[in-house]
This record gives sequence, structure tokens and C-alpha cells, in this order.
Amino acid sequence: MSESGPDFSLATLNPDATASNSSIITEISVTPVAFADPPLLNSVGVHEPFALRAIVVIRTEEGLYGLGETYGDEAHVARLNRAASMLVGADAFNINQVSALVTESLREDSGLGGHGTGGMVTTTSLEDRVLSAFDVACLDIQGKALGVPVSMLLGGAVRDEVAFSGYLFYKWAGHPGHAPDAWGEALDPAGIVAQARKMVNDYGFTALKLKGGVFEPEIEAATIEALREAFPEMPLRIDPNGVWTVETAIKVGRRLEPVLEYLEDPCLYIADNAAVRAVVNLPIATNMCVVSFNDVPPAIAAGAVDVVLSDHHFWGGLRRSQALAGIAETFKLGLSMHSNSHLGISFAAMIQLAAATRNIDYACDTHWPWKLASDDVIVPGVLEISGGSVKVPTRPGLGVELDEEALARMHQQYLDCGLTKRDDTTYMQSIHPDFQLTTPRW
Ligand code: GKR
Ligand code: MG
Repeated sequence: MSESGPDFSLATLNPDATASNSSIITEISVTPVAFADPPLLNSVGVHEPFALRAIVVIRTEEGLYGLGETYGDEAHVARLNRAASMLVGADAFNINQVSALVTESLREDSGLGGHGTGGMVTTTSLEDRVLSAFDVACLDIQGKALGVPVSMLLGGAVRDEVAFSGYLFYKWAGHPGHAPDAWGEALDPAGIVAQARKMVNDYGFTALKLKGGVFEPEIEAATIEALREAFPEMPLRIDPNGVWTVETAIKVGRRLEPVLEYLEDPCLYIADNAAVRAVVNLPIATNMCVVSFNDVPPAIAAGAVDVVLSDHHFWGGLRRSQALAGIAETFKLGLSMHSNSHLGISFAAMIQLAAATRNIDYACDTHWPWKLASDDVIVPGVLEISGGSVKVPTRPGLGVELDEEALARMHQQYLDCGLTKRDDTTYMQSIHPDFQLTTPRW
């Protein structure tokens, strides 16, 4: 080691690039894609007609390929491309090397602008969210090289299926100017109960989460109570994405104490959630105030959260998400998973990670039912939700295969849709010009 710390240059770490026990990266492609998305309402606006993702394909000299999936916002794609160009020649087995090169690629980050996460979570670690897709693709390669599923690389599967929750959204019947979609309108408690029935009938979910922060808290609390009446035994959660004041969160929290499994991000900040938690007898879950390793100590010190909803897309990939799981275990925090609109590669990665993580305490989130089955870049048929769970793929790597023709088609869809970043607020304002982004709102 030099005085300035470890030397991660390729020459040092990889003096013999042709060694047979390595998987040298020869090529990386980063392809933005778009897929149809329904008008799902949230605190910052409404989902646009297309959701964006970036697909990372890493190829190695022995002819293997590994898959990663992440946010498709332009700024993020630019960072991925810059990192990708530096990773050629690295060893897909050496995640520390890959991580150091990603960090190096971000040294000159001026001019790109934007967090690029395509959502509300803006204070995540830049390095971790760029690293994630490369980490997953490298693990896919490692699994294929060794003939084992990714879950085995992460310590071995402790379950052979992973449970997910049905993710309910208030929504319009269809995007303005388009025909209604298969889910129809859900703008009141009865609409959400009908949506929940379809979710449960079609996928067998055994837990339900309502995306809140859309209507007056009174209406959203009544929606949860209507769900309880319709599904007397079902674990229920509500997530207003931090747009409630402490006062509102306490009022609604107390009202829903007998009904909820947990209350997700009632307020945006650690201190506010701690104030709510001090008087409301409900676990508080978060994917907004604990979104990087730096957030963990203050959240624990404040007693702000009981459940961390991890997300490998911003926690630095699967291995770093396992580090988070270790912290959760040590500090007796509950653990589950957050989701954004995603495709099959992300889903496979979430499933492999959850399979190998002992302390996944709740059914994980997924947006999977909201996309069309035909809209994906993987060969279909491997990931099916049945009885609310997905069987963990056991084939080498992530267990999913790239459909090259679908990738090209969905990239064309990206070019044709004209979107370059997720912007629920501007889309909402194009339909309702009075819509304002306010946090807290109620
Ligand atoms: O898809 O509108 C959405 C969600 O609100 C998503 O963006 C959130 O990141 O699902 C997420 C959450 O749990 O906060
Ligand atoms: Mg959330």
C-alpha cells in the first residue's frame, strides 16, 4: 500500500489480465429504455405515460455477460457512461476495484446536474447509486462464471421464495387523452378497495401498501379503514412520502394505530419522524430519511425509525445492501425493501438479495404489477408473482436472460417518448396548472 492509500490501478490489481480465475471486462453498454406506466398519483404529481430505466450490460473476455438496471434519467445515464468507460479492463470479480474506479469516474462531476434518481429520494450517495448497476452486473457474471445463483454469492439462500406487498395507488382511469387502462380509476376508498381486490386476486398478495400524500389525510385514513374492513387480516401500510406535518402525522398515526403494520415516512426529516414516533405506537418505516450510510447514526440516535426500507439502487448494490442488513440486525431495526417503477433485472436482483438476507422482516415493495408483461428486456416467464411471492431463480447469476430484440425495441420506445428524466410534477402541472409542490402539505 502506498502512503496515499491502496493503489486500485488496473496494473496493480490486475498484473495478469489473462489469469483464468478472473473475468476481465471487455465491453459495457448503457442503454436507456422506456416502458408504459399508468397515471399513478403521488405527493409530487403523477407518473408520466412512460417510466425510464437504464440497462447495463457488461461483457467479459470469456464471453459472459452480466446485467444491471438502474434509473434512466439523462444525468444518471451520463454518469453511468463515464464510469463504464473506466471499467473496461477491470475484473468483474473485484468489486472493490470496480467501486474505486466508479468513484474515480465521479471525481469531475461538474456540469451533469441533477441527482438522476428519477424520484423523490435526492440525498442518496452519488457513488452508491452509480456503483449499484455495475455491482449487480458483476455479481451476475461471477455467478455465471462459477455456476451458482447470486444468492449463493451473497451467502446462500435462506428462503426459496420472496414475499412482496401489493402496492396500491390512487390513480386516474387512464392518461389524459388515452383510453382507460386495465386498472381503471381509483380516487376514493371504494376505488382503492376495488384495486386491492384485483391485486390480491391476480397476484395473491398477503400485505398491502397504499401510496398516500395525494389527498387530505382524512380521506387517506378512511381509505386504510375501508381496506381493513374489506381485508380483516391483511397487514396494511400507508406511505405519504413525508408530506404530513408532525401534528398531522400524530393525529393520523394515532387513529390508525389499531390498523397499520407500519407507518412509512409520515414526515420527511429524522427529527420530525422521531417526534411522531415518541407518541404514536406504530413502527415507522423509511426510504426517505435514511437513504445512505451517513443517515443511519442520527436516525438511530433520535429513535426516528423502526424499519429501514433498503433499495440496492441507491445503497450501492447487493453487497452494500447486505452491510445495511447487518447494521439493521445489530441495532434491532426491521428491514424490508423499497421500490420504484422497475423492470425484470432489478426485480431479479431484489429477489436474489432478499433470498440471501436473513432479516427481511416484511413483504417487500414492488411496482411489478403496474407494468405490462410484454414491456421488459428479459426473456419472460422466470419471475412470476403467485401467492404474493416470487420463486427465487436458481440458475447461475441473477437467473434472468437478456432479450436483445426487446432491449432494442424499448430503447426505441425511449427515443420516441421524448422523456429524458422522470418529472411527475411538471406532468401534473401540464394537466392541473394549479398543482404546487409543497412539503409538508398537510
Ligand atoms: O412510484 O410514485 C411512486 C412512488 O412514490 C415512488 O416514487 C417512491 O419512491 O415507492 C416509493 C416510496 O415508497 O416512497
Ligand atoms: Mg416510501
